[in-house]
Amino acid sequence: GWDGRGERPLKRCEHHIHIEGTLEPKMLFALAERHNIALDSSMYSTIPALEERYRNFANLDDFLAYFNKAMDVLLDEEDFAALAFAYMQRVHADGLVHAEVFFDPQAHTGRGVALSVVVNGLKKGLKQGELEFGISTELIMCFVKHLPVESALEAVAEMKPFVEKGDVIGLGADSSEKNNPPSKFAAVYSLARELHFPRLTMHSGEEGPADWVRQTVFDLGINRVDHGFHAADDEKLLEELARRETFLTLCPLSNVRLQVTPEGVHQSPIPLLLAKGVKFSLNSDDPAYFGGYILDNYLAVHAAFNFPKSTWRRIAQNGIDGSWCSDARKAELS
Ligand code: ES4
Ligand code: ZN
Repeated sequence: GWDGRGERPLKRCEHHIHIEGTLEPKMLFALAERHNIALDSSMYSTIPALEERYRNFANLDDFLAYFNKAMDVLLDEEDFAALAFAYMQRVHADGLVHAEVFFDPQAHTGRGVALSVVVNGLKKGLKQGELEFGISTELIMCFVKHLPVESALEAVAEMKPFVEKGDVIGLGADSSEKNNPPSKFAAVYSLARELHFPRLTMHSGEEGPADWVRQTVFDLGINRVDHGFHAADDEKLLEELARRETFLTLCPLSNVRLQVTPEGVHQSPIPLLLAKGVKFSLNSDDPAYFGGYILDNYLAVHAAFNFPKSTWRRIAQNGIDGSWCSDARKAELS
């Protein structure tokens, strides 16, 4: 059947993309050389060996060890700009029209890189992409769940001027989910609300249970959930998510690589979410690590479920409607 390409192709929006997760092995090795950084040889030998390692992540934390190490090569504004622009260039070919891009400020400031270098560099690369390719973009900071709540509070406070300027539109939370229930971070979201962060989201239910998605939505009052995969284990919760129009940002290929759906995308609850009327988008998460950018994710879902054209149109339109862009931009995309 129709796969979203060809005649009147789907306009795809991406809401779950970690910019550090677009750092391709090739760029990683090139930046290491440019900055004279000696890569840890137990992790990094050759590009093909690294790509092979990326095909064998045992779980989220196994992946995060590589994800957090690779960023050591991102040092100056130019690096962040180049990273963001390379992503824009790559997804332009995929029919992407709007991107909401995550970054982990603590992962950079913790290595001594100034926050302004990170945000200004990313903004520069995204702007250049907007101009050249007509893709609209927003930046969302994520605090990392593996560091103390105190560190997240500092990261949120430090972002205030960039939020006021409109450079960063929201707060998310990512990294290790194990032993980190959403309720642990209530104060971080309270602070973001006090500081008028316009948008709030959180990684939840990727490895954690449905009950943690429940906590995210009901207790923390967050109406977008990144992954939210395990919400599908709880039918009552799905009905509530549909009623509240909670938006899930699903990442099909990520789920395969991180052993959430070890046998393949066909294990994803996407058909159940459609049946229950839960809104979602399809996303690449960390495309340099998980074997595909946005179009690859769409095509993998199509290969698994062979949805009719009407379903694909609905998925794409839900992605536009669920975007954090202006109504004028939504109208342009619809
Ligand atoms: C992530 Cl797949 C995933 N899950 C949680 N945190 C992340 N950071 C980057 N990718
Ligand atoms: Zn993610």
